[in-house]
Amino acid sequence: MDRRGFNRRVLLGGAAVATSTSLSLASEAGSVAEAAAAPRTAPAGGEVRHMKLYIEKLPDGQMGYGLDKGKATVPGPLIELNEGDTLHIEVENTMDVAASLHVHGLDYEITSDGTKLNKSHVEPGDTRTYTWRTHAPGRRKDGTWRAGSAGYWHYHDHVVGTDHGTGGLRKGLFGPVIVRRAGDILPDKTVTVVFNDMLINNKPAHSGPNFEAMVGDRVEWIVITHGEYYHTFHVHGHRWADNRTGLLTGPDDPSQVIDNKITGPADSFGFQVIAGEGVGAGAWMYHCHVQSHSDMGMVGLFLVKKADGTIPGYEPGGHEHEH
Ligand SMILES: [Cu+2]
Repeated sequence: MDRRGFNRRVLLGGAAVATSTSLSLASEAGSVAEAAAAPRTAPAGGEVRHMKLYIEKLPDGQMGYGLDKGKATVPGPLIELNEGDTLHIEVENTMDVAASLHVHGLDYEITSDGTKLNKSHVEPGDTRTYTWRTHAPGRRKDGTWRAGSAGYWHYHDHVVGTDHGTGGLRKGLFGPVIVRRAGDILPDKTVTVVFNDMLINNKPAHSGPNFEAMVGDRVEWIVITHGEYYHTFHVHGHRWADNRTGLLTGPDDPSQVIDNKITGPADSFGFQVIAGEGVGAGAWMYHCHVQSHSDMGMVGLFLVKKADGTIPGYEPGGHEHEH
């Protein structure tokens, strides 16, 4: 991806040199083209894809999903699909307890439910393939409208500890899923926030996670909640539309624009912001806005850098000593 971007810049540079007889015109046209470049959008789906996912115990006692053996993370890897795609996931359970993969929002047959009830879990050392399907919206034969699969979703274990995966969820067996509709605007980067009981992404209280971006980056957030409590997700200096994409479609889009959203166990939502838009670079806090929760450390930073890489007024680690 990076390499393609680099090559494109090289090609553009070459083109500018080639038209050096009208250099000022070419560079002016180049800058206009750059400023007006439309964001990339999601293609139509329909692909059949395969991936491998490992369920592992981590050295610190947590549990995670990972794309490579020995590299599981909390949260697990972001899985992105386009409406119409089918994904076959071969799950290998390297742990000494049974575990599973259960997804929200997508289409799956009962054999891919990821529960002991339906014998769709993975015994220790075993491998099982789960199949997720997605579909575009459309009209049913009876004339009613069927929603598409597009949305900000998530997957998690449903087996460790209890028949509801309560132990697996506590220890980190969860991750984000994004299904895009053809034409959805693609972000420059995606960050995942999981409120899990009183922690964010199972990190110790008051330790983030922090996310970095440059001013102007289109940053997509996916926010997931697990555990026992409700939370309110708030980010400083940025706001979003309370709808499927978190983006307004135009001047008449009636979606409410918000900067704070209540979220309870197994909820998920997402949105995109332009980092620092109208407000500039800075160490922008994001946190749970239930006061006792933020005081107990449900807080991280959206570190938006200037083009020179600096963040005005920010000393790394400094904020943790102020209160
Ligand atoms: Cu909270």
